[in-house]
Amino acid sequence: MKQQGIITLEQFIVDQQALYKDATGAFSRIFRAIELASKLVNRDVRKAGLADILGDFGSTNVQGEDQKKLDVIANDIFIQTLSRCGEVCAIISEEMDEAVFVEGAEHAPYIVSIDPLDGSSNIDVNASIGSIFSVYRRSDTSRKPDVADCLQAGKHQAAAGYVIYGSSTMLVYTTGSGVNGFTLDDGIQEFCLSHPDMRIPEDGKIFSVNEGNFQAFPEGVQQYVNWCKEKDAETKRPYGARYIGSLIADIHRNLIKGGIYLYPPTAKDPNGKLRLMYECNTMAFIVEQAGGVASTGHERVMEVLPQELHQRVPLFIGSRNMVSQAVEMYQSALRSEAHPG
Ligand code: AHM
Ligand code: MG
Repeated sequence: MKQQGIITLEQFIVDQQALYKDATGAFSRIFRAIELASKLVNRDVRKAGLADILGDFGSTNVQGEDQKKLDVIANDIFIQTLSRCGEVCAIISEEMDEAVFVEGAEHAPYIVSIDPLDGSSNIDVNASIGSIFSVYRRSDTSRKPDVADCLQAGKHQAAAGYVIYGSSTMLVYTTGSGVNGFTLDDGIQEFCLSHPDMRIPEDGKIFSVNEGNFQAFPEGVQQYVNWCKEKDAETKRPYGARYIGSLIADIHRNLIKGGIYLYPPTAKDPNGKLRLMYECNTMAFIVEQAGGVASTGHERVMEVLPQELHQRVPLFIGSRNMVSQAVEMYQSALRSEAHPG
């Protein structure tokens, strides 16, 4: 009888690498760094209520948002572990204005973008938060890296993943051949394969959007949200509204159950709120690899060529049919506005 047993993240990555004859082990070293960082952040998140690490740090990040202590701690942990792994020449972080170029690793082959602790407004209220990461290859390792090397479209991601610190801690990632999820076994402190080959249902019954901003949404998004709430037996509407306000938690749930997550443009913020390089692209790669769709409302998220590190884009992401319909309604309203009558 074939014994499956527990498959740890480390074993899984080694097995995957064995499938590629040119694999150098660089990837495993990056993943080991990310895994270690996640476990360290997890430890701090789990004791957040006990230790003196809640609340504001007293500084603001590049987007003018208050930084929480845990944001700062998580950022330091990821920067340190990634810098030390020897395979990463540059790191982009939500918490840092400029890219970090790793000393002594000028010729290392990878660039990593991170949101070390996303959904930080949820820290103080014990709701799910997470870490997000994307890994990019450098085209030319013969020279020192610069910002232009970092500004790659999402379609060039070599890997993307997130860690959700929820009722359990999970790491979910893709390298472009499907999506796999690993749950942290607290006893042995190992991420163990728990959700192999994750697939997002083509349809769902959940919509996730901050409806407090409804009046500021474009006409077509308002129409879609209203449509989700209409009663219709055939399409099993109204859909359920679920919004944690933590991107990873909202998308993780929709990935498993089917659903759509929207962060649309508004008149005040025409590019929405979420950042391309370490929120939208990462989640887009994962959701696409699971069979879903991620759009800015105009194009595939992963086609957007970033102009700056902290660029924002609107996000329509989730189950294929739901996103297609939301984008279609958004586009159709834009066409009507452009050509009234
Ligand atoms: P953050 O990176 O500052 O935590 O902001 C990102 C978060 C996402 O996790 C979440 O989906 C979104 O902001 C919620 O925004 P809002 O409170 O405007 O609905
Ligand atoms: Mg964030």
